[in-house]
Amino acid sequence: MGITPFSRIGAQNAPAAGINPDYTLQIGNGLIELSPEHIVSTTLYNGQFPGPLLRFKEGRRVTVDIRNDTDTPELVHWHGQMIPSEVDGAAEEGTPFVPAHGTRRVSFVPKPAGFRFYHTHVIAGGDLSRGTYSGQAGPVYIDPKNDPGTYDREVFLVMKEFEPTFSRGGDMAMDFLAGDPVHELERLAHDSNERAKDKTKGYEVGYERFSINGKMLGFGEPVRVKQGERVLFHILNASAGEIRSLALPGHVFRVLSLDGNPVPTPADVPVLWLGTAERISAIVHMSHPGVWIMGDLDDGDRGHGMGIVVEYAGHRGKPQWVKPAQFRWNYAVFGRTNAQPPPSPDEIFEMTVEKNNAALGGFNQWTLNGEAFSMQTMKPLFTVHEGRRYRLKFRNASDDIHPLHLHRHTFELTRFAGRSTSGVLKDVVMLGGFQELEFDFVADNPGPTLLHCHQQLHMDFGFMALLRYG
Ligand SMILES: [Cu+2]
Repeated sequence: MGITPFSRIGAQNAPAAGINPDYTLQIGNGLIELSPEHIVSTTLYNGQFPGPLLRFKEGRRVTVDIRNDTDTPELVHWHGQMIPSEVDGAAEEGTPFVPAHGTRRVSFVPKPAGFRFYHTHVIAGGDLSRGTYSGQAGPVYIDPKNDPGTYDREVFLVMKEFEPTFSRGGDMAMDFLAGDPVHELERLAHDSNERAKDKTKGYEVGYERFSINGKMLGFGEPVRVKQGERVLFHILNASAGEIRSLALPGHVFRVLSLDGNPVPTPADVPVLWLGTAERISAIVHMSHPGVWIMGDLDDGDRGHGMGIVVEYAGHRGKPQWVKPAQFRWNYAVFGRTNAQPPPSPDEIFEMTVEKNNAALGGFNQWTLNGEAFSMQTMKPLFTVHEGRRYRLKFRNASDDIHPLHLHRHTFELTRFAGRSTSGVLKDVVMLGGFQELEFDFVADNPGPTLLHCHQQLHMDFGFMALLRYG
């Protein structure tokens, strides 16, 4: 489109230490042509959406120059990587901002291998042009030392909504997650709602346009396949707050990795569900020739663009959609099957999530154990010690799903949908409405560490916690 000058995407891997960066990311305003009728103006990386795919090699240091051509300070967060706080990309952890109209060079050793991503980590608050409401997201693939399995080729899909607006209240698909509501948590929420019953509902964010790889359904290049091929999809939900689903009629997904980490039990599922910032790597065996819509189960969102056409060689015609049968998403399906319990933790922290309806000038306020995170005091919620194993027990006294994200560490899911599990390693996990879950992590990466809900609207209004190493 020639509106925004492209910066150099230097992919040269020459170790010209200290002089040339391996990559340059330019942050600036630009246009995304979702379709000829819907061209969105927002903040982008290198003038494109998604931002360029950055391919790193596990263990090989990379240098990235970040140039901020906007009028406000920015942060680039390297989601899912075990790197120092100074480069992780969260102000709360002490990462310096990339100044407005300034540059910052970051250098780190990428790890672990697998599908990661990068995105802005600034607070948007009530400004829907900022933070993850913008187009600042792009995939990272850290090439592993060993091959993930047999496949013919890889396809990266980035799911993303545009044109956000506020409304009072909103809907969220709830019935897809395994597990049952906990009555005590429902009672807690009921009491809180009673206290706020004179208020109207707090603001929620909705979207006008939906896209995969920056194109509305039918306007991008189809995924062109041949019968018999095995296609490895790397799917990222880069939304600011939506839960996404994906199905391909007549096909199943063999899930190999969750959040880039290989699962103990690869399994076939008819539908993928991804909370905000979750990633799934899955192989589809192309065994059902035709022209299909690979799309979100929500008819409205798919109708407004959330899908991509999959076209078999030699087949033409209107892409077909078939609604899949009801299917409940349960991470434990991919866990260890031998029921071997995970090691017991050195300490357990219990955290209850509550919502204060419309408490902050019309916005809902979120609290953990009764406290909303304060950007002023930056008070840590708890202290961990290097080498110890911790169990976080979350209790959700709200009807919203919260995609919980731990920075700079990988956690192991130990309880989900009322059952023990082990072996599923992640950095984001969906906590269902009125449900509980537990995960363990080993404190193996000293430095201030952020734990938060990955819904921009929730993290900006209290749902954040800082862990400090003692
Ligand atoms: Cu949340």
